[in-house]
Amino acid sequence: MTTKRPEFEAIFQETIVPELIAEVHKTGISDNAVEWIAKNLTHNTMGGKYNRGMTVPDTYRILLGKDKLSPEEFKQSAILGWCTELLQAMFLVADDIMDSSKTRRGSPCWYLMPDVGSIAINDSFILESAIYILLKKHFKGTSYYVDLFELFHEVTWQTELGQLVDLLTAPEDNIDLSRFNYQKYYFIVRYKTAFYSFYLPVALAMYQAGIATPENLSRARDVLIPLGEYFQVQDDYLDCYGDPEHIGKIGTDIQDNKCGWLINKALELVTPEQRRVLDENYGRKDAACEKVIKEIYLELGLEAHYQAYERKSIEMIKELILKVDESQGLKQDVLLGFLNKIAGRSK
Ligand code: GPP
Ligand code: MG
Ligand code: MG
Ligand code: MG
Repeated sequence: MTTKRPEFEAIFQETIVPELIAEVHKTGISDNAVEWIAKNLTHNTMGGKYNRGMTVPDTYRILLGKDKLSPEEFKQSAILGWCTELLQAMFLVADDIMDSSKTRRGSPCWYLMPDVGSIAINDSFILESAIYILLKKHFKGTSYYVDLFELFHEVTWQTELGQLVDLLTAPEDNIDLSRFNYQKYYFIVRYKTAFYSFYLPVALAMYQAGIATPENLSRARDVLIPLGEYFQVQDDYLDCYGDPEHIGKIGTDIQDNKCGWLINKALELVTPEQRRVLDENYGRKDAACEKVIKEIYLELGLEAHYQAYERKSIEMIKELILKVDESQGLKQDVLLGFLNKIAGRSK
């Protein structure tokens, strides 16, 4: 049985928030600061798809070979799941500032909420620190406490490197599409998305289940990184073609001059005349220029190219999964389950 949203959210409401707030209270901080932190936690951590978070208990259950986790087992792995959602919340609050985004999960981005502004930067730091408070509280006695720490630090570092290259490749005032290529693109997506979104939740459950040998971790990573690349290609596609009402955010990649999948595919297909139009309109903070880019994407039939890419990726990832050695405790179903959560997604 896979994790259901209400049981996962209950751990946040009944355990995570009260524990963190109790920790905050210990400092004697003012009541308005306590309220602020409670709002920061709930507004920015709840309301997403929880693909990353719920994958921790889902993976843990499969690795233990059970139909259902005991309440205590579920709680422990759901706490690790919420730590991945806190990391995601920390990244999104900061990413929305850097990308000048307007909406997230159907609400204004946190930095655009009344009275928030640049306090959002500190709020994102607080979301990150909350992870380590929870790890200490619930895992300090375990044999894998340090491994959890190191894992969170490693994937945070990788994500920051990916975000750096994402930003350096998209300067506001120096648009040069000849700098984009797939090699750069796949570095960006592997680092800014795949490690923390795909490797992290599975690796956490592997530590918890006691099967996180270097060999098993590397077997898992060899599938999860391509899966994460496919996920970010979907994100880039939805940035342009997703319905903002449905995906909860308004795309910014064209105006932000991002080295995304669609522009890389377009550059591969354009005539010299279409290329001139891309050069003149990509990366401009102007809705009319953005519309011109979308017209070129339409002429090039990018949607059909994306659908072909998607079919090929799913096939390729399934093949990788079928080759995974299960004799040392890792299970193909863990990876298949994660693939099924995202294959063909529209949000
Ligand atoms: C997704 O990029 C990547 C992140 C959210 C990682 C951010 C990393 C930091 C160190 C802040 P995106 O900008 O395409 O995501 P979205 O489309 O959700 O804005
Ligand atoms: Mg971004
Ligand atoms: Mg963004
Ligand atoms: Mg995006």
